[in-house]
Amino acid sequence: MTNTPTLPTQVTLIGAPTDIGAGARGASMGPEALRVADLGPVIEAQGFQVRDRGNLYGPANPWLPPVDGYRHLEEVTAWNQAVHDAVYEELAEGRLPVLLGGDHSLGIGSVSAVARHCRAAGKKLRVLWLDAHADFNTHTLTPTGNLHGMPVACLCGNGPEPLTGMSGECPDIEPSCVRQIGIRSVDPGEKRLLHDAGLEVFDMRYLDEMGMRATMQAALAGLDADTHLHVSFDVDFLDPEIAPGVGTTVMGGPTYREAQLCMEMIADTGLMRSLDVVELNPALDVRNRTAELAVDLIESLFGKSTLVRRGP
Ligand SMILES: [Mn+2]
Repeated sequence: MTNTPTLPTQVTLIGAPTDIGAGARGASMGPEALRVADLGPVIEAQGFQVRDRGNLYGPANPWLPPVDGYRHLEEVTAWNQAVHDAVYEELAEGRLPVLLGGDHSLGIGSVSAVARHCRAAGKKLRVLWLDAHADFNTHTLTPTGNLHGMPVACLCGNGPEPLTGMSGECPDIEPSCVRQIGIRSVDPGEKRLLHDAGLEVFDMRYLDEMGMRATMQAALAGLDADTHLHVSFDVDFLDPEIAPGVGTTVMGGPTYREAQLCMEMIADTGLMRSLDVVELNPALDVRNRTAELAVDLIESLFGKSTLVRRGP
């Protein structure tokens, strides 16, 4: 049996109840829906100590049109600063932060905190971005100005000043540390930018042709015990047939079994050190089933398996 690294035993839930960067209202109710679906106890049952630090506080959503290509830049910045500080604090204490979004613009605060932590700790970083969208828009390309379509671009240094370099260095991360999985909706200009930045994208075409197993093997290749693996799980990654409770559904996402395999293969690495769960929108959900599905998948991320697994 190989010596698989193990996760920290302490997990912290951080709620960020806002839809400040989204194009539909309701992701602000995400943290509570995940708690109602028993997220804390489910992770605890996998052998972790879970602390729920409650919800962060930030500005209300004024629901205004874009200014210079951005909607709510000031409010998005305030929320991300709160997320950044909370995630960094938990990492510094050796705990595994789970950010409960909230929309995906919060990935800026979360991943920048992870990047800052990795720099301080001398660790390598790998970011898995599970999403239907590439989130690589800029203010000139965006059709909407919604900042939840821009976090990866911001983290790679392409964005408004307050949202780039939150980690203390700009760019916060190199595009080469990102692996995007499940992508199936990219705006025309965004496509070019994504290509030029050299991001590694495993889109649905790749998944169709290669299958989830080969996809995850490729996305997880090159990790070692010194790598901090961050998982940014946008619930719209999943096929809307099984996950209707998101603001921006795109047909043709991973099935339940594919998603389970994805999560289990991440768990097998033993390297996940931080997690975002974002874009869950209870206002669009059906009897909380998308929240329950997300919790089911997170259970696998924290190591639930059907059988006692032998090493790889
Ligand atoms: Mn996203």
